[in-house]
Amino acid sequence: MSLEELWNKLKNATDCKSLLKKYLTPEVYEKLKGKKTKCGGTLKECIQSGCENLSSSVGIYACDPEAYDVFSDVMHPVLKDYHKVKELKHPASNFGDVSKLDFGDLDPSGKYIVSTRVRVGRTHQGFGFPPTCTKQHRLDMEKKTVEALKTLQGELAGTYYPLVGMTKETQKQLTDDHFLFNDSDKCLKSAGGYNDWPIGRGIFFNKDKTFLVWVNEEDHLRIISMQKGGNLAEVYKRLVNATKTLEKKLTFARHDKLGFLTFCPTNVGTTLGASVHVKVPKLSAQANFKEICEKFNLQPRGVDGEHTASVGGVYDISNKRRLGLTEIEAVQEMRRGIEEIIRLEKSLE
Ligand code: ADP
Ligand code: CIR
Repeated sequence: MSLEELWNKLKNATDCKSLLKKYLTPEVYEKLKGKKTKCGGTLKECIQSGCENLSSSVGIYACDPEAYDVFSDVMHPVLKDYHKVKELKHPASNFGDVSKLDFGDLDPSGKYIVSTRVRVGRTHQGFGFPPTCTKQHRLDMEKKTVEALKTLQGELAGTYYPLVGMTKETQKQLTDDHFLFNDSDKCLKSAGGYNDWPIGRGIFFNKDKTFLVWVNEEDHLRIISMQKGGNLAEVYKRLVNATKTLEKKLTFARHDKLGFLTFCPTNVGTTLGASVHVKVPKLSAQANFKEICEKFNLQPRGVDGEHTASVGGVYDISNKRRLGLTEIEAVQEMRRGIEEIIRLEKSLE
């Protein structure tokens, strides 16, 4: 579809509640339709997913890092609305003093939290996002990332497994165990996230699969720390150690006002997503479960990630806001919310 056809589809949609629909007004569309980034990205690449998938909640991706400025008339109101901020300014990166965390295991009983995961996304400076990336860019980024990963020591030392050459059985097992990504998200597909699949993609992990890095999935890098149970402090410390170490070896794209830049506007800022897989059969059966999560700035997802279903009352619950607060504040927001969620579940037993 051409940009004009995509726009007409969005404009004429009567049952579309996305942030794209809300903020891409006819005036904004007219202003932005002829603009181009230095990588050659246009409004079409940014809005394709939201126009093809009218049920999207956000509906817009950045074709490359510069899109946050070139298409600011639509990007900025989307960022403000999603992250619930009045002004677009992001504090300096601050992971807090990890030797003095005031939390540890969020569920010492082991009854509720199945596993805990914290991740950040990172973008190599000077490269575009998936719609403006070539095969060669993906291969160049893969090489850069893997060279840095190979130097990691101690608990973070591990091995890189490219998707090219990985058997279907291994891919399925790693995906079922919540370690690996796949190419099944239709929003990401429409956005160009799977162009040239599986070239340049892969996963790095340590011996215990508690530290993992996704290469060229939605973002150039997703740095992940995870383990069974509810010990958020251990998971967070590992994530901070890994991220700070990689930041010394690689240069990542950061914006003065917006913080770290990512393909999807929902991750811009800290890019930090902290989640638990938590058993809340009673609370999740309540009609207002989503609203309760929303009240604590949390987002429930199914057990296999975004756009998937819950199994047996187990939900993936994570912090929703990533912009306008520091990394440690984002983790604390999730910690406080999860403690409340568990308290509410107990009160229903
Ligand atoms: P992201 O949080 O990075 O945006 P998704 O929500 O798509 O990504 O989830 C990616 C994968 O991580 C999925 O397999 C999902 O089940 C897994 N995952 C997310 N949170 C947890 C958790 N707390 N424990 C175990 N696996 C998790
Ligand atoms: C959408 O617009 O629904 C998808 N592109 C996913 C948006 C990102 N996820 C989210 O809301 N946390």
